[in-house]
Amino acid sequence: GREPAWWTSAVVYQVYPRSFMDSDGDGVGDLGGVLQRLDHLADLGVDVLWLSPVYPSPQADNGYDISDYTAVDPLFGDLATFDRLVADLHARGMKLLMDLVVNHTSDQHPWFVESRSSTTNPKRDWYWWRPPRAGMAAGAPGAEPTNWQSFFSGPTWELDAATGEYSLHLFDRRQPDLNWENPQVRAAIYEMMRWWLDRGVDGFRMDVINMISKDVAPDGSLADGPPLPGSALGDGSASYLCGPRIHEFLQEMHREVLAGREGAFLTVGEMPGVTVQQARLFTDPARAEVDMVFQFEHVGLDHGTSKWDVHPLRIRDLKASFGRWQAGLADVGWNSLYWDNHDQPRAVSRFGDDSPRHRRDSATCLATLLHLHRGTPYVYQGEELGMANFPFTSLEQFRDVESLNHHVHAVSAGADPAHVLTALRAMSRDNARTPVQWDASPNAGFTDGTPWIAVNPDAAEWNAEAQRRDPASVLAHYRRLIALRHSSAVVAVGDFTMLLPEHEEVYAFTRSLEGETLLVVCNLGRTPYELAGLLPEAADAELVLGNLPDAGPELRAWEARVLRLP
Ligand code: TEU
Repeated sequence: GREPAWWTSAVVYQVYPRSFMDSDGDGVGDLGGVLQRLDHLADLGVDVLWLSPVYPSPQADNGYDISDYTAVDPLFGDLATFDRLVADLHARGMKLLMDLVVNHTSDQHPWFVESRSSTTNPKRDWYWWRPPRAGMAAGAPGAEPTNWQSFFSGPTWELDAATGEYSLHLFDRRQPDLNWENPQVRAAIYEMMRWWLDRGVDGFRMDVINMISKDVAPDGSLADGPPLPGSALGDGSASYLCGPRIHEFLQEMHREVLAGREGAFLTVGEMPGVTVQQARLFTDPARAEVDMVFQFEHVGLDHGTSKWDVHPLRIRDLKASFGRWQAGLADVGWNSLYWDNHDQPRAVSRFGDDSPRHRRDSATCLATLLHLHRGTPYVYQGEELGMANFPFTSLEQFRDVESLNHHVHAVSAGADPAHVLTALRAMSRDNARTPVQWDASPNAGFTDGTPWIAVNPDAAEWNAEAQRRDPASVLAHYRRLIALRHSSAVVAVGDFTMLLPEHEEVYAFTRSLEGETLLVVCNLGRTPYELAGLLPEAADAELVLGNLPDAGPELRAWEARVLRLP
């Protein structure tokens, strides 16, 4: 077959700029700070930098609410600095992935300001405007056009009193959804994407891109969803996840924007709720839609009725989920591999064990497990340092609109504020958004000013400077994992086979390619296991990479080994 695409052996590093490095002392990270820290990325050995949004934005959702698609917000710098970043990355042989947020804009984007101004404005149909539900007065409870619940709590419809109509927002009310049914909207987005590619960016991470096609009837109506437990609202996801025209839109986007640039770029679709079967269609190269997708099954395994109803992860469920995705995309398509990003709590706290005794070992164990799977691994800023969740003690410490909206809605619905705070402490996105911990100086070397969100108090011990020259550090282990992927075709494209599917704590699998077989065995708990008893073939295998010193007959707590079978 064809030569595997370059990104099948690449590792992507995600920078959430506001928390990465502040170069002008305003307490918010910026592009100048990213430039200052590129040596860290080069030292790690990553190939691609995925940059979360730096476009002009009112920051209602930390930049995922864009008010100008072809500029840089002064908070982060300017286009000249952006161009320097592109040039510097390219000079280092690295690529830049831009975050593309086109399911919705900010409510302060000129497009929306015009669209809202009158029912006859030429841009009225660039968004989803609907009258109140039949027979109900605008503003009356339940008069929203559908019963859908927003990802950020409350209804997905915002009333504009001037026209008496509602606009749709799957996320915050300040993030109105664009109407992709309108070819003018699509053309404007494609033009903007070409503008960034012409500026030298190497691809896009497409925010909730599987939500751009809504299941709308010919008369323009949208259907209610099934009621959500304990809520007057419903689950509208059947109407907006992977809607009827999603493949048509992505193929059109590929034709209009990416064709002719084959091989030089990377596209990854963020797709909440996407299934393996759908992902096979999205990532089949013959269909020219996207190269890979972010799926959400594994980061939903510890959710009860919602992400705030936290249950412990069962390793067997994780094996079943990852195993299904590895098998489902083995012969066509491609996986993205991640534990952490700016929306998820820190994996070492969530899936590992961030106690002093086990924090380093569990962080490197989880990293080994993930990076030895088939797919493109994503490293989220600070994950390579073993950064953990923040010890939140009060609501004032939170910044994230999702968390703050949840607290308001849950408490006003009668929830005990202490219980809500416990859930926020475990699952808030702010856990991933505290400043990267560079050294033991004030504010962990992130800023000379007052950080926009508190620095984790453990920064004095857990920081890049303390790990850079320590071969036993989390950072050193990530460096070795990334080097292994670059040097080993079996790691990049070898076949995956799950082992021990029923074991409650040990996660094991093989990767094989042209006669070479690696056995990966990870103890995701504190109980030691006799290795030969678990996997006899491991006994006389050669150790390729381990996360603990010496490799005896016992697989110790949070120990991971990569073995080459004879
Ligand atoms: O997130 C998509 C998404 O599904 C979020 O609702 C996320 O899964 C959830 O917050 C986890 O609890 C993308 C961006 O990554 C996120 O930062 C934005 O807030 C969101 O879209 C809207 O742009």
